[in-house]
Amino acid sequence: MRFFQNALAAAGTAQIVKAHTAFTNFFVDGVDQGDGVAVRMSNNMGQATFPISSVTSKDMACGVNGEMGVSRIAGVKAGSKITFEWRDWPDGTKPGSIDPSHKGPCAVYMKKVDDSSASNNAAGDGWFKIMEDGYDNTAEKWCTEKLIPNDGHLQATIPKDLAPGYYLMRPELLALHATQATPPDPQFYVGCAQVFLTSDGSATPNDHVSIPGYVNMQTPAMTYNIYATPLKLPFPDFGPPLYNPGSSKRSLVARDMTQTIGLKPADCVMENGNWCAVMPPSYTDQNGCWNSSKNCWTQNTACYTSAGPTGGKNCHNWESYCKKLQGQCGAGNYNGPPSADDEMPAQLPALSGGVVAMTAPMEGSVPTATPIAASESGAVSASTSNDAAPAPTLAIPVPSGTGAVTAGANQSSNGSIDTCGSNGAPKSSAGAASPSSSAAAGATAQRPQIGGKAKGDIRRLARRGGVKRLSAPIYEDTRDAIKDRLALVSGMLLGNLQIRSG
Ligand SMILES: [Cu+2]
Repeated sequence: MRFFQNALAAAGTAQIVKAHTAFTNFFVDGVDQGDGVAVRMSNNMGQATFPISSVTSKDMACGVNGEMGVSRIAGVKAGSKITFEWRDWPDGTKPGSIDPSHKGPCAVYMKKVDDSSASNNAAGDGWFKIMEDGYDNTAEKWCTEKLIPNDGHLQATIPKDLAPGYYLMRPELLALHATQATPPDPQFYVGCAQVFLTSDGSATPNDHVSIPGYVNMQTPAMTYNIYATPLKLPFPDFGPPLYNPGSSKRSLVARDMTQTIGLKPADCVMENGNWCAVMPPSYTDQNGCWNSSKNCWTQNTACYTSAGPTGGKNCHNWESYCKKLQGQCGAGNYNGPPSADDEMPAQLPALSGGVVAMTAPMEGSVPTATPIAASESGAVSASTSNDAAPAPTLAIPVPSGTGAVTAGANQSSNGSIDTCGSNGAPKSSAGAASPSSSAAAGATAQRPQIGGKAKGDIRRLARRGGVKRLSAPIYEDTRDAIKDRLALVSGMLLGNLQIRSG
């Protein structure tokens, strides 16, 4: 009994561990962007790993100081895998990502903005969800627990159909260890990555929420009891439904956007967070040497001043360089500046080891092995989770003439077509074209299936829907919509086939 009381007391106390966790850096397709680079995080050194003080606070969007943009913006592509690193110690001086007591779900949100480096664009509407991971029934582990053996690496895949442009990406952890305290204390850990997305998609997700606003203390998840045996499952999901690529309305936007803001300066020779060093001016006399030295030290001061919780490792390196330069002036060597090669930091290692990626949608009720005759939402979920896995779907050979194919085809002609949007034109085309894409294509002509849809075909479809005239860009957009629809349908088919055969 005594032990039980102690355990309860410990569980109810938020301060079991001093260090909680912070999102410190991210990898784009395995390449580390650098500590704090293009990351909005708290500049309160002592509390950078603390949870957000209130679930309705403005800080819920991008964390403390989350409304302050930083100068750098990382380039990403549609389909890129973005891996967010969480650390107990933001400067990485000690290992660890999050305390095992901090059990709960993870998610990744995105929001389209005019300029990711601008301030005051985080809090408010426009946030959609691209990744979530709750409780893993099989492993009997929460997402946060899985982060620990994976170096705190939480991975999300950028939906392929998103419109290009500037976005904020927001990894979110919710630790539920203190929800049974009085008052309940659900602990959110969030931060934001500033990115520019290159994409030939044009989608704008329909399901989006305001942050703050998407949760309050009445939201069931905020008081969910992780100590209950058995756990009450499924975990009550919160926030918008997971974005389902191909499901959103299409908007006509410029496709050939290029990043103009937040690029790494061409003359940047060393960086620390969002600070960049440029070579001090060259010189050939004593005056020039001391001026150059002064320039070096001024940059060094700026480095330390801007260094956030992730530390000033490269400020130290730059400091060594400034000492070398200054030493040359002192020694009467007025030809410079010297090379900074010896002070350059080692290249950051590529992402290695495992990551926590989406295994299944958070609604625990949808089994991973969706039966063929599952409801359409089940089928969509299955294909969504396959999208996020390391590409198993495409490797599946289509069995020829088996029951699975027939069942799959039936599924596509019932369930999947119903999931199509309100636009009748792409719907019927996708339905007609999908069987031919799944092997029984013998009789179909050689003409490319989608790109070759002639203007006449598209006009005929549109007329059926009562449209009289079409403006020029509609044709290409319709072809895109059909293509996306087909990709979704064939993804669902493959998902079902995979479940059947495995
Ligand atoms: Cu904590």
